[in-house]
Amino acid sequence: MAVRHVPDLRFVVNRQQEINASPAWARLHQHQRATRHMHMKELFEQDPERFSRFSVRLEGLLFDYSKNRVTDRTLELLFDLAEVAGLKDWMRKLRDGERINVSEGRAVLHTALRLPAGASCMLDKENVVPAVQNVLGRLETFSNAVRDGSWTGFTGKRITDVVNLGIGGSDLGPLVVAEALAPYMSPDLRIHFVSNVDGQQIARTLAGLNAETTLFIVASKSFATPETLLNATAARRWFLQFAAEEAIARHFVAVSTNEAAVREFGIDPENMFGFWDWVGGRYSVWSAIGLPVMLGIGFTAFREFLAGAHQLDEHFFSAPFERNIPVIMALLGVWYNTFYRAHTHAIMPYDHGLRRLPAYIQQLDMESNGKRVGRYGERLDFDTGPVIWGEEGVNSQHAFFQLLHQGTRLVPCDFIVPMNSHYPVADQHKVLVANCFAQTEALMRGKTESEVLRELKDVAGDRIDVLLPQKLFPGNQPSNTFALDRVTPRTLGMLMAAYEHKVFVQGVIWGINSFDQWGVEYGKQLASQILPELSGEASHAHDCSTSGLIRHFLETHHD
Ligand code: G6Q
Repeated sequence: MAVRHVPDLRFVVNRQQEINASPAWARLHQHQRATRHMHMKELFEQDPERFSRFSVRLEGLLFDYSKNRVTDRTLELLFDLAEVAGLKDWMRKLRDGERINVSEGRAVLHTALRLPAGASCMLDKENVVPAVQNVLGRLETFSNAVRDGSWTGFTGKRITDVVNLGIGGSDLGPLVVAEALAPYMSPDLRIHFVSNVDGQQIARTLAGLNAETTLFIVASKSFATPETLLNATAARRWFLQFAAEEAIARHFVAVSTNEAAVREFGIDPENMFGFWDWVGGRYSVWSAIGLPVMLGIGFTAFREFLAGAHQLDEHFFSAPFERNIPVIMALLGVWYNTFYRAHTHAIMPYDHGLRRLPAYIQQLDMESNGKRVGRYGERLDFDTGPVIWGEEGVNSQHAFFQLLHQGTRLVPCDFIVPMNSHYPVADQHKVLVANCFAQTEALMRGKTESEVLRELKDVAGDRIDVLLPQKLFPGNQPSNTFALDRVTPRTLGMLMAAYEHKVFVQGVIWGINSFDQWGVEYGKQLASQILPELSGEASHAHDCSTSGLIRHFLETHHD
């Protein structure tokens, strides 16, 4: 029987107010006002050791945060704030499975998914690790069988194509990992992802497939998400044009926490891989939701991915704040968001395989911390989660970097770059890395008037007046750089876990429950009301814009 911790709300609300009314918070505001004109270029000139002092190395990963608008004092104040927020205690609660997702009364234990077999993590007096390992064991058997050809389709042919049908957390994680780890993918198995309810995605995917050799994974924690169920129904309809009902068992598997709904959909629970309510959708790639990745890269490599994340968990739970990568990432973000009021944060992977990582971190961060009330419903009167955006490096230099260099906004950036490529093409990797490093340098140092004047020495005087301001770069744009030795299952696991913990730490500082997502529910409710109106079967009162759009659809749509 689950023991629910009922917090004393008066106490906890006051506790949060204590954080943003604390001397630590006020000191950070004062410090920001006092140092906001400080230029990072000068900080580097004053301290040749800045890189070694402001970077952290773990095996396979270097995190350089020296190009930030911070001094030792700034960091000291930020660490004080973390203390005031009770971060150490919250980290313990996360690790120990307390029900920190208070609005849903759930523990948050994605870290337990990557614990080694034999470890222990107690939830309501029960060790969850054996159950996790049990499902992993079944996934290992299943993924090996598909990969070695012993699991065949209904005509005895091996599986050549896997289609993951899921959305949000049941799509983005495995999609991003499968792309990033493309060099580890089996050439004999193509992995496809269908998430959108827009029929073109499933139609275009199915168009190139053979039912005899295709395996569908219906991935849905709730097994109640209309987009996924519609796509799964479309896939089943397509499949049954070529095969009999009995063949479904060899071609449809489910990943879900909802066995009854899986059964009702017509998938044998024998072919279902479960997970638990203490795994949030956007934190679920480490669970059975990672099945497409397991099939693609093999179970041993997937274990490496889990081991990388676990290595980062150990670092997070044990390193002092001053050497703790996620804690530093988070506090720097708080510094810019809350105290500088920077509204966005850009993620730039200089690795083609990681090009979808910004989208993954966008969901992770914005769905977790895009909140205006605190954990206990209290109104927050400061800025919280930033808008996360980004694109793969180099390409984005030729697109939006103009604004980063010479626009009016402060945009903290993360640069992510592997030191070694899986695809050596002449010297191209060095060109990629040079571009990445150059951008961080240019954003930090800028270009001064005397430097521009030197460049314009042959230009006529009246032209100089026009050109000089346009060729100036103010610099002082902060960035972190993650240098991975190579993108491997292990380093990718480390990187993704680091972002998860960053988001958690920021949630703690801002007093947010980072693990619910009420904001996405409302649109779903309204969509289900509007749907019958688009067939003329109902009519609800709306604003005149929404009613006008519905009328326009009815006038112009032809079934
Ligand atoms: C993630 C969100 C959300 C969720 C999708 C899919 O944290 O809760 O993105 O993953 O809505 O939900 P199901 O897995 O239940 O279909």
